[in-house]
Amino acid sequence: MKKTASAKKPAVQHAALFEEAKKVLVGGVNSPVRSFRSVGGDPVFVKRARGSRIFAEDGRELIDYCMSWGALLLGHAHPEVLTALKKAIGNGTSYGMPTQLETTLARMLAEAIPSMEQVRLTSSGTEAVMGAIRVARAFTKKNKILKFEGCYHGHADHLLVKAGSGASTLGIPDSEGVPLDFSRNTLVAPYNDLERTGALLKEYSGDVAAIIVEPVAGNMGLVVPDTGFLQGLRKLCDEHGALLIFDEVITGFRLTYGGAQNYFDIVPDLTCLGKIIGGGMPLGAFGGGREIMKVLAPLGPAYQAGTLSGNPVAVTAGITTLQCLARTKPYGRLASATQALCEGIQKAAQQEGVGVRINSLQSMFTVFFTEHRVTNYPTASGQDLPAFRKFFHALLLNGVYFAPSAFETNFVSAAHTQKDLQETLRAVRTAFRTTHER
Ligand code: HOZ
Repeated sequence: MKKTASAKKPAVQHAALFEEAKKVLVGGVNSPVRSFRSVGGDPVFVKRARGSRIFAEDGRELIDYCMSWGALLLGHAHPEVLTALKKAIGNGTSYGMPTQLETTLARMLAEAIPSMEQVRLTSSGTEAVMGAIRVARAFTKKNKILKFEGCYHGHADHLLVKAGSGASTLGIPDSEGVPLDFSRNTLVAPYNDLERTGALLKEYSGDVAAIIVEPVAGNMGLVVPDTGFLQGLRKLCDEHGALLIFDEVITGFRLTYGGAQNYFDIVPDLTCLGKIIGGGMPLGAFGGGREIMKVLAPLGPAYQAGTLSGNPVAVTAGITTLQCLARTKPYGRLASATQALCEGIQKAAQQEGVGVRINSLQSMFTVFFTEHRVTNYPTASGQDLPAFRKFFHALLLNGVYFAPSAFETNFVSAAHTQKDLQETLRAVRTAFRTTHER
């Protein structure tokens, strides 16, 4: 376990910090996936972070592959983003009035993702999805939404049905506190299953407003779409008069400069963004064709709003991040680094006699402790969870922080160096050994 050079004071124990937190914060955290519930032990309390590294309160230095759940493609505390933020804060932190910055960011999004002719900025991905679904219902005048098992679209009531991410991690994919009336308009199909999707559309013919999908599923671990799946969804939507919504909160600007829709060459009707477009600040967006988006207030009757929507500080972080991505074009390099890392992990697993399946795409990857292909939620949840727990903790002990759940994705950032990857592979080799231990 690595200590930071600056850790002079006696180390604070995370267990003690967690106990203190639990006295005033529900479960000690502000978002359930952070709580280490499924992996056990105490969460890492962060003091500061830079580049690929987290500096924890207990003096540890960790190579981070969670990267604020994918929000930080440029890495922590990117100098350009920090400089822009300092300047933005000096001009005031919130106005509740329009700024040119919002137009600039919306234009950048529309240029990168041409299906987003008209954009609405929000403060989170959850809000973006809520807005997109309201627009879809208002535009089609239909009620039902079809989602996929293990996909997570934020914590809106009607979407906490067979949901991935923290909901699956904690074993509550169908949240309590959601009246049946709120979720009865949510239909669920298995991911990558066009037959079942088509059958549901037929069964509820005439009342499905939209299919919402993570074009690359990142909330049941990483699950890539089978060839033809996304094209098939497009076709089904067209046949049944439903809109196709891509939830690109994770994939937006992650796979390429644009969305997964650019990467796979599929045009959805509505797109939801978050994470990377906020450059580490709270920001989301949704958008689509002019004809569809004009149902949204103030132009139309579908209401959606937010005091902090298009917040100038968050928007500044977003603009600067996108400018940096457009200029530095890190995508090819990120994909090669991630591929090399995943090959190294696979080789280490073979050498240690551990059966794993690694799903990866561009800079996203998940190590599943299973011998089988992982293509949907049942196959993702069939993995050996105790083995994952041991692996996760052994990595942590050896200076590497993976997402603390078997149902999440890891992210390589532009700040990860060759040295980081080599150190990670050394930790991975050690960690695989521990998965055999009782
Ligand atoms: N979508 C993130 C997990 N995959 C959200 C993180 C959180 O729930 O805190």
